[in-house]
Amino acid sequence: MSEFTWSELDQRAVDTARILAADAVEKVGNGHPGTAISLAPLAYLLYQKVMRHDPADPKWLGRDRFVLSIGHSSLTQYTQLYLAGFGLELDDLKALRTEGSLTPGHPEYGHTAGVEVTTGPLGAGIGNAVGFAMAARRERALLDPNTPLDQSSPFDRFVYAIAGDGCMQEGPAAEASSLAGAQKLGNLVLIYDDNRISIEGDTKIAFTEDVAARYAAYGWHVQTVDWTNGGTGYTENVRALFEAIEAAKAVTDKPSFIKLTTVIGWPLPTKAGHHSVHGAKLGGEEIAALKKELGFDPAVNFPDEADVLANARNQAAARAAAAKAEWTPAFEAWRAANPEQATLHDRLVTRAVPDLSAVLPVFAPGKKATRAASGEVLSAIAEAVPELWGGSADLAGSNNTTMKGQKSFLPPEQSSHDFVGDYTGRTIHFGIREHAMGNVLNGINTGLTRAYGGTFLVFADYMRGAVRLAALQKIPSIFVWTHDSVGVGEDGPTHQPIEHVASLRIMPGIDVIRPADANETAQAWALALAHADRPSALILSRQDLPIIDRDAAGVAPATDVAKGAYTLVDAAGELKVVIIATGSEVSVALEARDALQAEGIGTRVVSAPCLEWFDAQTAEYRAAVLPDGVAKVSVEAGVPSGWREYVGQLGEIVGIDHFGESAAGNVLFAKYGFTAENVAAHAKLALSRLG
Ligand SMILES: Cc1ncc(C[n+]2csc(CCOP(=O)(O)OP(=O)(O)O)c2C)c(N)n1
Repeated sequence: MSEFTWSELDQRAVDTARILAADAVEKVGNGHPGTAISLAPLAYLLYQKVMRHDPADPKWLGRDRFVLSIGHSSLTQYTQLYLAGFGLELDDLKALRTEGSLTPGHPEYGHTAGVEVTTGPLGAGIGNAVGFAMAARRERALLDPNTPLDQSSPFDRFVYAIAGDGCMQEGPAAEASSLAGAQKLGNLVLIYDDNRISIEGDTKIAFTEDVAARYAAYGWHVQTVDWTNGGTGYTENVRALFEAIEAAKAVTDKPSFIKLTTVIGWPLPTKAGHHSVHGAKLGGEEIAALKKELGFDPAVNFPDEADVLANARNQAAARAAAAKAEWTPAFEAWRAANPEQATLHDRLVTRAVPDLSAVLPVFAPGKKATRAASGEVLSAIAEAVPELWGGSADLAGSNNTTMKGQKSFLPPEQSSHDFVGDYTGRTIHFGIREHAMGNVLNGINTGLTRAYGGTFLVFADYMRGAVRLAALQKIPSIFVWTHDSVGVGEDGPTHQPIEHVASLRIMPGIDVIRPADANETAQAWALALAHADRPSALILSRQDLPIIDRDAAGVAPATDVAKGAYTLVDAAGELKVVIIATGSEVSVALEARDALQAEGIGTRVVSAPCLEWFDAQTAEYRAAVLPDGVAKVSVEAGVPSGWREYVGQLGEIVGIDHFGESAAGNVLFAKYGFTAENVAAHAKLALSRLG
């Protein structure tokens, strides 16, 4: 156990952080001062006494990870990033929540050095932290396989997360915490700020369970530290908290939960404990009184005491130097002893994926569901992309997310009759927890490895918050969503996505890829992996689809998927009609083309697996694929939204603007108009408008 020290300068730094939080919110006129004030000792303790990190090298591989799941309390983190010297200065705190500042309302990944993940949607951070902790185990297993588990590795690290009452009430946090228990993530320490105040005041109006007991039931190691002494008086017992954290670190076979009971805004003279301090400025009088109480000059805003700052920054730098003095030789020794893994590591750091063209399967003409093709692709590329891992929210057999022959990622004793695993495994069992799966994936995909997660497309809604966070942060999570239309069939409207593809397309920053056949699916995987700067969605069919014969005369190669939309088969004779289709509807479009060509109507079929990629092509390319002056018809088994843009005012949209029903998929396809005859009829209608 490392020794606890707490000097007067440490205490002064904590009090400085409180005042900076109060002053920063007061200056901009809005923000969340309360929790930043009461949690300043916890945050300072983590940043200055507990966590391994280097403010001068915020991306240092050997660092611990920190997640502020209560993102609204961003000042809890910003004040520590300032004190420790991560690059934030007093002017940045003064610019809190203003345009272009490094101190936005909620911490933003990729924007402020030291912020490991964007938080704000409550509870999501817990999933990110679980992802960080899982990633640490897998990165170690992948890169340092020869060090026995009871010995330390340069890839070991701890993950610390701070949560509040809001996070503890949110479902995704419960999902992720339950998973962490099953995963026995001994490298995860979650500290719950039990202040029992949220925006509507006392949480007892909606939140009464014993949270610590719940975490114990999840299989976590649970401790409590009560700074309110059972409500009898407040003592900020930082040593007790430090000792609890040290005890948590010593438990390596369970994640650790520390319930820290606090009073929001303590030690504000009149407002501590009141919900008004959660998200509003405090007022000059209260802040002056706080400063007085803490021994600061009430007339001075943004106190700038050189000795306090120097002490904090020197302490952080000295701790970093000591940590690196230990870590760097260990890392170099690992590198020397593991040349193959070192080469892999050096590639993973660049996020480059090897050229997969030699290993991607080529599917001969026939029939195959794109979900099945996806599974075959995963198995085929597994060896070439060892950083890739993933799984499903209990639908692996349906989503085809398991790479053949790969073990499960599990504590060995959690192996089942069906799935055997350890921490070298590459198959993740997320359980039936879609939202947590998304947040876990986002945590993993900020690191060295790449992870995917699958469920039915209709349940993308259950995880949409996490998908949005991936897009917002440019994290390359890969979402595998199968059963992509009414083609699902008998399970009925609850399981038949209608609006989902369109609703995902309107989200900025994510590539929505709906391949037409097995070979487009192979290309889709290669491209999703190559795009390491954004998330991707693979939208796959449950039902078999014809595999387009790419060797037939006039059929474009599947590599054209990279263009987003491309002429799959051009018109014979003069071009009169363009049918643009995605996924399972491309084969319907090809049949409609046959019918139209038979009538002498020159028809082109455009396969459009990814409209985001198509939109990124030059205007000339787009106009060449979808020229003016010809009839255009779109065909997609989902809501018509979005297609007007591609077919124009005179074009036709074949879609579904109502929910589905329980019946065989092919019956519904016919009933809802996804037939060659109906598409051809719409083509003629569009053509007739051109006169
Ligand atoms: C998913 C989600 N729902 C709602 C909010 C809005 N919100 C922000 S803070 C907050 C209350 C949080 O209470 P608590 O976690 O106790 O934080 P504290 O009051 O202690 O700062 C709410 C409802 C949010 N940020 N995320």
